[in-house]
Amino acid sequence: MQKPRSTNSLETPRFCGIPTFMRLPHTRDLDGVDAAIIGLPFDTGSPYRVGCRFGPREIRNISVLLRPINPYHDIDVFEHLSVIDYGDARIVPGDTLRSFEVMEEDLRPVVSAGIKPLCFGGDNSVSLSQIRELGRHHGKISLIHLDAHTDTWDDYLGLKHMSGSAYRRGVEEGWIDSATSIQVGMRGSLFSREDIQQSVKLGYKLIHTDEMLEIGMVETARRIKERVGDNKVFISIDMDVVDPAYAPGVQIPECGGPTAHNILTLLRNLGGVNVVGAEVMELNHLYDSGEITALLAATFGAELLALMALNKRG
Ligand SMILES: [Mn+2]
Repeated sequence: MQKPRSTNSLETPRFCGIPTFMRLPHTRDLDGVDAAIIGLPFDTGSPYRVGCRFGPREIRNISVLLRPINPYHDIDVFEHLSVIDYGDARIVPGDTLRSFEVMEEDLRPVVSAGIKPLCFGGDNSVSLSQIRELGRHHGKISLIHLDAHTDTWDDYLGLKHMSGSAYRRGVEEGWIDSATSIQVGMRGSLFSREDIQQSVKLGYKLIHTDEMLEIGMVETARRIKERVGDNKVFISIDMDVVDPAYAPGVQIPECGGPTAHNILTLLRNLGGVNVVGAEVMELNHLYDSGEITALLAATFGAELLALMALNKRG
């Protein structure tokens, strides 16, 4: 089968046509597909700035700027990886549990066919749906979680499924192998001194923003790879891991973070990690400026596809 290609922007202007991620074909035909772009436009798990429901749409819109060749790995991504834009999973605004059910139904045919989902959020509450589906298909997975926050709180306003709880639930439900998982980028003020310790108690290893900036991105990537080894890995990026100067359009910004270049360098040094799924979450376009956060989210998505293409090339 001919691999799907992006519409060539040297032949058709970028502003023409319906914007899919990186101008890839929009289809639900999964025959021969290696990776599928899926939007998760759910944001009623957000305790603060609501609006991440527009994330997938805005990421697709600006992603027409991206090109198929990743020069950092010297790879034509779509030569090795057959990628489609699957569209959005169904959600039910305001009903988190019902949303989980229908999202998981929509993710299941993709994941159970061995296809790698690359999901765009949406707030981090719905990460649990992906973790569940990946876990059901692959068994326990390792997590690389880039975020200013641990998202391991037990409850929020008495609710068990909010944007700050998915990575606790994922361990409790048995999908995440915390002993081979790592959370990177934590910073900022805390509700209690337990906020960080709660992740350690769940079994996670943490690299805080200050430590990451001190040791540098190459060494941070090395420690991440050492932690996850050859295991099947789910990479989760919350856009708030980046400093608000580079990523203002998020739900819960935290000052004093890494630059856009820092996190791109980190991702580009994760070649060889066995990625079975990935997500870019928490883009809140309503607070963005000049689409800089959306462009960065789309670029993170392209880098994640490059990592999957490297896996395929071997
Ligand atoms: Mn966060």
